[in-house]
Amino acid sequence: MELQDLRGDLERLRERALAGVAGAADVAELEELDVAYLGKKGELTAVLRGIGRLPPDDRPRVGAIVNQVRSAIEAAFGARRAVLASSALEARLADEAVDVTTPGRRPPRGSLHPIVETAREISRIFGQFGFVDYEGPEIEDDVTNFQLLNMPPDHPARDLWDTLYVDIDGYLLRTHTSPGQIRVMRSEAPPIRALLPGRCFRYEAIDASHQTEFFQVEGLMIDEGTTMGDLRGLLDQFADAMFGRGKRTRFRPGYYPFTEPSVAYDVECVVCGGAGCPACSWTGWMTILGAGMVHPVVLRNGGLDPERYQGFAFGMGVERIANLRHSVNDLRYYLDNDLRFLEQFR
Ligand code: 2NL
Repeated sequence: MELQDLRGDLERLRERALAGVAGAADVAELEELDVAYLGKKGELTAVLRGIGRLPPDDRPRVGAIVNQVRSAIEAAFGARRAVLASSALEARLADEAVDVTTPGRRPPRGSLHPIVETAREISRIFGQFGFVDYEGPEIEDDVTNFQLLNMPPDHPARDLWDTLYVDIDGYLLRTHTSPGQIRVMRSEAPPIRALLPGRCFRYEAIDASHQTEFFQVEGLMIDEGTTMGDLRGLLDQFADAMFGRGKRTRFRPGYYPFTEPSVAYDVECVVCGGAGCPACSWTGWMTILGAGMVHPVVLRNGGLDPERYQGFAFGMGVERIANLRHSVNDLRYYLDNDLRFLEQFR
């Protein structure tokens, strides 16, 4: 091969390579060209190999030209690579741009169940009078749920609670939170001001006003010289805070085996103000809770001397209070967990 021809070939090869590099649209195309020209089986490499067949005198000059061409092509590759890389980055930056002025999306917000919210409001009000929340177990033993509360086995007062039993002998689902109060009496020393919110269970045929589970909040106060007047004063403060100030209230005689005397506590109907309406069954009054002075037998069972200490206790159904607060007329809504109901309390 003539030196002149080889020079011309190299010249054209260089022009072709430079044009190809300049036209490469992306990095992948550029890498293909790199292999085609400069790779082990590339065109320029082939020319380089051919040098060996030239007369020895020509070899240095041709070698110098090949190297020139090679560096020119390599430089072009380098420059093009830089351009493509920076335009790829710019494209990505434009594509992933964030508009920081776009208003945020609100995450869905949960809220307290109306029963929990009502129980907490009850705790908050009594908390202002020094009552402290306690908890007891939902599975109780017969002794604590009944016997220590002045109901020996076969006592007729047990019929007031239709009880759900568990298949462990001597255990049941608590029918009220009172057994938790027995535990408080046994573990704390007077003065005691305890509040016991919690789920209770009864064997009931379910309808709008009966459920097999419901929430109760019970209060217990024990000190020297505690009277029924203290109970009435405290409950009137509670009614003021929960149902609005200045409502008339009254005690009616009641019966519980663990208090003596026992009362029902009524508040003037929050709907009609006492005139009589369907909400109060035309009586003008709404029964809010049951209460009484702790029976001396129960005080003794709680480890306290009834000659020295007296106390009162009260218990209320949280669903009933929530119904009054929110004008709900069917207990089943509280356990259905239908969001159309629950979302109204946000
Ligand atoms: C109701 C009435 C009441 C009590 C609960 C109680 C607890 C002890 C001693 C004495 Cl340890 N009494 N609790 C007293 C009176 C009434 O609940 O019908 N609640 C829904």
